[in-house]
Amino acid sequence: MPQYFGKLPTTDQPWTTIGRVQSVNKSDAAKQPLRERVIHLECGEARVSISVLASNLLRVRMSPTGEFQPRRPWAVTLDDTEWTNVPFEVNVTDSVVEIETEQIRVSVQREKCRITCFDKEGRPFAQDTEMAMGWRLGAVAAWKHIEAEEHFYGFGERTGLLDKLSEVKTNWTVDALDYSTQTDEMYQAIPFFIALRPQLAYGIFFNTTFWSQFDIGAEAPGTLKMETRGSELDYYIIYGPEPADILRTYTQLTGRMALPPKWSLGYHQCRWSYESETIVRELAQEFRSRQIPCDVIHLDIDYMRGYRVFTWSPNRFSDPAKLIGDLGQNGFKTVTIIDPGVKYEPEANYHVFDQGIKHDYFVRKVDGQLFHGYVWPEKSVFPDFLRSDVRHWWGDLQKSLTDAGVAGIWNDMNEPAIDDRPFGDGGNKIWFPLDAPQGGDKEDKGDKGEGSTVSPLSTLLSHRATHAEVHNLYGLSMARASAEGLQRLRPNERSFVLTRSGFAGVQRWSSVWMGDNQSLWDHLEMSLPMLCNMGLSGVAFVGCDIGGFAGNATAEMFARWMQVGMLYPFMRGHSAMSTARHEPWVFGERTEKICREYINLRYQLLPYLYTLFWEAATTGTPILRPLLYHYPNDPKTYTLYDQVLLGSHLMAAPVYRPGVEHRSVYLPEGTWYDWWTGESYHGPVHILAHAPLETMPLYVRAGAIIPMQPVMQYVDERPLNQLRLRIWHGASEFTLYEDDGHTFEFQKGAFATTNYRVFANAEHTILEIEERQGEWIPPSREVIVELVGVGKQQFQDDGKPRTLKF
Ligand code: MIG
Repeated sequence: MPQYFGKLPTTDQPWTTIGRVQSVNKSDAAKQPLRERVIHLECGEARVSISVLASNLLRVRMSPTGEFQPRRPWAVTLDDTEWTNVPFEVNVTDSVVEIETEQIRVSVQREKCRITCFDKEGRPFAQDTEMAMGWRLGAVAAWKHIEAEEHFYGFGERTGLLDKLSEVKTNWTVDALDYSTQTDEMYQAIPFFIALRPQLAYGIFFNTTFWSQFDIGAEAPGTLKMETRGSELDYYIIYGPEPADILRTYTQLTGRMALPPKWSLGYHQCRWSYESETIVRELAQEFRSRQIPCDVIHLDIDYMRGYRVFTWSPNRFSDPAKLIGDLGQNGFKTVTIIDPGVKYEPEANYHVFDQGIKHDYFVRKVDGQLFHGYVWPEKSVFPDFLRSDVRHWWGDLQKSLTDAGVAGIWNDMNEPAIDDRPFGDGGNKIWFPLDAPQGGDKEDKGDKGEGSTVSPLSTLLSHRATHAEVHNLYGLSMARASAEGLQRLRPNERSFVLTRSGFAGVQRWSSVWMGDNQSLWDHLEMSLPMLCNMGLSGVAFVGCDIGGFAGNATAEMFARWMQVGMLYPFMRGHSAMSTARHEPWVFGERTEKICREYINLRYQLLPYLYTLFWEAATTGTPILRPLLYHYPNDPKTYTLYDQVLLGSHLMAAPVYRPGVEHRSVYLPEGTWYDWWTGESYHGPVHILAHAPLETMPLYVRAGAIIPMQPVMQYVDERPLNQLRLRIWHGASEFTLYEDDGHTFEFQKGAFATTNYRVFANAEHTILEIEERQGEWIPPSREVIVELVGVGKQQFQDDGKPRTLKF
């Protein structure tokens, strides 16, 4: 019988694969069409269940022992019972069990219990191989066919290029410290992928928090293997046919991002560390006097007193409230870093340690002793964020920060990253012992809740886990504690949380940055596929450190990186201790000018960008997208990793190599315009773009409607008294979303949407503006409509419908 072994492979013994389906819902004999949402298949000792949750969503579970675990309190998925019932049919014969929904047909061969899904055209997908499902000591696995022409995306945070065919991807959160271009395990673990071929895409969410791994045809070409060290197999199949459909359903399953405050879409400046009040004030002053827009300053670990979380260094930051207040006057928000490691410091009046000990909030080993490791504050202990009482406590500790005016929280080191020896002493990275008990507080009721008939002891046991089961959830749970705490502390302000580690569903609570990259051209190049795959994994608010964290960028690299950084949904410049400084002005005038121009462009595009964030929050669609997202039937986009779409209308083809002033650009089907020159091209075509250092090639789709605003030094500098719509000849639609940018009033109707439609008839290009919807009234403003290459018209915005002809 399998056990919770956690990370380490335990055996090489052969897999036992599942056998014949002997009965279906135990009432097989009657051969009646089944109506229940769950179809149970008995296969000897083992049991398989298939649940129909939506017409494009199935959940498959297999237990070698026939016993399924109850729902865990920390499950990241929507409970099965929360899906509305959809119509489907089940037909059972001697050789197959067939399930048919409005979108797909699933056939389970009884001989070996092999599942194959078909779309309505009869194309197979998510098809089991001969092995189908199996187990051995400490692990279970499933094997699926890789169809001809299939390519693979998602997998959360990954190095390398876009398509992961023939690679191995492990899901186990680690401190990936200065990663190389071929690192496997990363800070984030998101066991989800999308398989794409022309006309058909599907996704699989492997619902296991244990160590797990995808082998995408590396060991056996043509076979995708998914393995977990958990005790049962549990995965969701999501049918497309397009990536956008998959993401909509996947984010319904694991949750969507909350609409962030608008200021968090601005430029963020960080360094490890701006280590005194004076340095921070000077930094802010530089941005304003040089007229480089910036909204946020991040304070790294040196603001604390000896790295004690929730304290301030009395020497370096003697009056944080005054500093943050003054920065606020100047339009800057302040974000502070918070790590999970709490300095082990008995009898020193350190409130965080004292409270944690008093209430028993820290992780203990199986023998009951406190677990400790070494991090920045030296000997440290670690809160068990799997417990809701611990999350609540931690979230409330942030009050000292929000009281001082801190606007957002940055969670680092939460894989968790721990050393076994005094920090910086060449220690080894360790994690909590795999058998350390976690979770299990009184408030975590799981499925059963109040009044359940389950005995208290078994309730407690089903709500406790070993570290092996919840290792991957530590960062997510910490970010959740931060976000929920900020929400309680400031009920009507949207929060900004940034986390390094996370798991599937992390988007519900936090934005994510890709950790410690390096100032290497390779890492600049890799940032695009990395962020695109995060977006395809449901996490839209993502970014990489602009300029590279470790090492020193050159002026040229920094300029190119800022151009690319303008496209990152989360746009932050950062650099490590003992590297050269990386602010936009340190590389000389030419670089400074380029940085200013591209940050300006970011701010001009804010109305467009904010709308993309709203789309991500409501539909789960990525903000930064690989071309395959909009051209899933064009195989030329399948491995195209160095061009990206920001929304559906704007495409960038950045330069990410030194000395390069030309690059080839693929323009898919349709008409495209050069953003800078207005020149048009007819795709599909490859062109050679001229891209001197000042230019990042940018293109727009015919019919594009891009709403823009005047440059501001920070998002809320002044009311938007001018909205500029740039439109290009062609046909398409765009809905602009607006609200106050920082409260939750939009949830009560205080938002505005305006639908624009551009098309052409024989003589004119026409822009139709529909009546503005929603209760939010934008400030009084002029709208300038520019048909690029043709002319301009302007009018005072009264929210009324109108038609403009060019
Ligand atoms: O051991 O807080 O990825 O962004 O500047 C390094 C110091 C700890 C790692 C983060 C980085 C941050 C740094 N941290």
